[in-house]
Amino acid sequence: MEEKQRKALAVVVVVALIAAASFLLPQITGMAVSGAGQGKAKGNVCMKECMGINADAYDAQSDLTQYCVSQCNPAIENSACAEHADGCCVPFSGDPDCGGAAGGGETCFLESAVVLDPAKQEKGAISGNIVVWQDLRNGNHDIYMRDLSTGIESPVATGAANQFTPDVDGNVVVWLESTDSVNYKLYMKDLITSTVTEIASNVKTNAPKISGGKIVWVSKNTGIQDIYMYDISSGATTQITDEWAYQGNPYTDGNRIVWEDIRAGLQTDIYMYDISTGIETQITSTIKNEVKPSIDGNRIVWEYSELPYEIYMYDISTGTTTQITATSDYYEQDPEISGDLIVYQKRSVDGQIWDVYMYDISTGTERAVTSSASHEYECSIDGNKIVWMDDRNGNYDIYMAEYTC
Ligand SMILES: [Ca+2]
Ligand SMILES: [Ca+2]
Ligand SMILES: [Ca+2]
Ligand SMILES: [Ca+2]
Repeated sequence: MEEKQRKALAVVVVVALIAAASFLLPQITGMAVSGAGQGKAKGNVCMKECMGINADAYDAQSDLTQYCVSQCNPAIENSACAEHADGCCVPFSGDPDCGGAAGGGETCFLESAVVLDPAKQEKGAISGNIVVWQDLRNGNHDIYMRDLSTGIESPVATGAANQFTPDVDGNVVVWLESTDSVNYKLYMKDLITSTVTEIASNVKTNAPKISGGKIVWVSKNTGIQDIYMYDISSGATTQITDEWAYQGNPYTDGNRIVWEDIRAGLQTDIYMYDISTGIETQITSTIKNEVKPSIDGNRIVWEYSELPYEIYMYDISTGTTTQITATSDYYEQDPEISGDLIVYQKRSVDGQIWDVYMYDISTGTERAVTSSASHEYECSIDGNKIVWMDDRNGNYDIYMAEYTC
């Protein structure tokens, strides 16, 4: 039997069994069977009490309840209040008693939801206590944020135009904006003064990055595309590359800029520009593709973009390149580094489910930040806080974890 037919038959059988069960169960047990969402009404008294809502409200099919329940694994959810150090398990607020449970990651990660909304949220980025993301709740792309110190969520940039691919550094958020999907502009917003400034037009649809008061992006001003930088303190724009070849995915830590560059041939290498000296350095020179670099201090990481996809790291101070992952049966992609921590997305070669992983350079340890049966990817890190895009609720939300080990 063809695989497709086998799957179709399996679906038919399952549906038939569910239909039979819903018809028979009330007669057999006398219990009421109603809407499909009622199946999640399993929270125990402890969770209900700690969440400050009554049992009926808890069991009702509200989004909040559903999301709260999804924050805890069944073992914790059904445990008694007495088993928790503080007598309570409050999953939605990121109670340590419930830490690391929902996404199925390792216990070193205290996990919580950043935004839960029926629309799609993606492209999360974090700096300090500010998390920003791209949000479709108003029918077109907007930028929203949550301040983790106050818990308050607020819009950063909305309106009929599409705003997307945000990044944040301190109190400054950057994003691209377009009304016609042809012309793109780069904007920044100062969250303290609420001032919005147009930085550049004629921008390529490639995520801008900001760090240390420097904004980098890809411009279509000259040649095919080039890397540009804006210095917030001086208001000056500098063209970083001037090559008739593709340059893309720039990233900066405020002192240096790294990007992928095709000038050496029909494949990409990683290049670096030192902002203080103006000196450009070629970091990789292989005949294969290296892409999506990230830098923090003396360390640059990137994705080796050929089967079976690996993460590499270059140390500027020693001039040494280290292969971080070496798995023929997994793809590791899209890394970001902060201090000693590298995060990336990972999936098995034969599977299609992405998870977020973290490699600690100081210990040489790789850990699973998530390991659920749904997609978790597009991760970003600042300090010990990791954010990612998460499909566990079926509509893509932004989640985060604090690395506590
Ligand atoms: Ca919009
Ligand atoms: Ca190469
Ligand atoms: Ca691999
Ligand atoms: Ca969502």
